[in-house]
Amino acid sequence: MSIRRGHLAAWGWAALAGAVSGGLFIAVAEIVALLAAREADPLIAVGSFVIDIVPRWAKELAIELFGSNDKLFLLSSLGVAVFVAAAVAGLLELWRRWVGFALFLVAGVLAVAATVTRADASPLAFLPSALGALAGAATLRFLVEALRRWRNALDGERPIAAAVDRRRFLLLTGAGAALAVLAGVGSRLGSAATSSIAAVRSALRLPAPASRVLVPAGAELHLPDLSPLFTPNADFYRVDTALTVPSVDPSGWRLTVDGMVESRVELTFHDLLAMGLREYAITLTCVSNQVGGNLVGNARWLGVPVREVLARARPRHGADMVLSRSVDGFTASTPLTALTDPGRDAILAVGMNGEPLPLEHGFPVRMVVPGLYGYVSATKWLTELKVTTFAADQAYWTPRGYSPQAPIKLSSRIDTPRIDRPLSAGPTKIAGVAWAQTVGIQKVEVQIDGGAWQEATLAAAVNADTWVQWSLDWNATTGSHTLAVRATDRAGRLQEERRTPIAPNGSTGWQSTLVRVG
Ligand SMILES: Nc1nc2c(c(=O)[nH]1)N[C@H]1C(S)=C(S)[C@@H](COP(=O)(O)O)O[C@H]1N2
Ligand SMILES: [Mo]
Repeated sequence: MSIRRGHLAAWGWAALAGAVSGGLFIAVAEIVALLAAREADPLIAVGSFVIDIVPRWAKELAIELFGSNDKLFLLSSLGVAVFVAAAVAGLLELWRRWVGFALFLVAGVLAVAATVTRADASPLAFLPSALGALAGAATLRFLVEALRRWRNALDGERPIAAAVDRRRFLLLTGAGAALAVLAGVGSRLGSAATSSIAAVRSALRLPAPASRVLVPAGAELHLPDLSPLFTPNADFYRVDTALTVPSVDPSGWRLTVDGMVESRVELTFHDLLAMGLREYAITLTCVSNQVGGNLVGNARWLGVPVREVLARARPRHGADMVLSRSVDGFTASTPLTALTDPGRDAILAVGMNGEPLPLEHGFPVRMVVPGLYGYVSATKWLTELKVTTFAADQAYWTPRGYSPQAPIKLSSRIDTPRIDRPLSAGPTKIAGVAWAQTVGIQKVEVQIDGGAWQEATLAAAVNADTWVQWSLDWNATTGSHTLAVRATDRAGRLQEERRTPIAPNGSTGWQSTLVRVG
């Protein structure tokens, strides 16, 4: 096809460039949605918006015509509409520079509006449509500019330059189309894989545990703005090195125990459940938690002691570490004794707060070890326990500046009052949590405006592995106040006052916070 004939062909190529850019818009948005904001797929959001505004007769007609494929029909028509609009944007861009580009941005703004106004929108919901629109707009601008050069070379009777420019435009357009198809197919496969695991998880019924956590009366203070004793799964902090949540089907899951063992052991999910489940209350803490931070959470975990699994493989003399490995490549180095010590409830967990582990928290099996920071113990999507030595093996974070061994440091936190919550003068409560996993909390003290340390009231402890809530009555007076907190564990050790950073093995220091009253 030659452009020369009345420039008719140029318009066709511009429409194609527009369609390819539209495809990239959608594909990029899908990929970003998969990675950053799953609920913010723009096609789904715009589709839902259409469903919300379309008159009832049209919905009924669609159901009548297409039955249960009505959603598919809606999404396909939407897809066709996007390509038609994008082709038009290509034509406009050839007519006047930046016009098609602007049209893409307008489409992006509309898609962002449709996604961020949905009920389940997360703070990142704007991202897929925004990045998709930018990618599409930039591609369109680029392709149509290449087309323009080709046309100008033809108009200027420069056949060699025209051939070069033609080749360049076709290559770029082809590459754009290939990229859009690849990204689109990849994101579809990715989301299909994970959503089917979500379905497997919700259909899963774990056997009843042989024992449940006993929560003593008075363990939960029920104060407004105080962290609940057990952190709901949806609010539980997350720390991942992987960009996407791995999909592990329990029916295909295997745990291999190997390395320095008398016999290599392989367990299925069913084998693990058959070992008998118990419930354990354990407070998980991240090494990256700053003093006063929220990378800490408490849960009831359903699981099997790691020592029972290790006993089947019989670790060899000389081993001092277990390198636990995730399907995503993450590894943690845990002292062997922390896993075999009958006095410490190191477990392979399959349940969290009465449900199978959420996908984000390691479904179907993760490790949880009381008293050790997550990066040296709490491997999610667990697949292997390699019995080894600290001399022979390194975990994921070790070469990245963190200690190979890292017990959780005794710490305490003020949850309320907070500077960002209005507080009026009068009687109130200062309250928070304190933790010293495996040892327990003996005392929490609060200091107001640099005065004497006052002992707070401790809630009943569930066990030594969980945090405890604490509170102190305070008659708040108008003005600014500084509140500080420190804890003492049951071994009589006072929380370290000196402030140290999180690297290499956890922050220290007493939290001190400013509040405003009145
Ligand atoms: N596979 C895998 N497991 C992992 C991590 C990870 O990045 N990948 N992070 C670890 C860290 S640093 C912590 S603090 C805990 C956090 O567990 P959570 O995300 O369930 O709160 O998991 C640990 N297990
Ligand atoms: Mo962590």
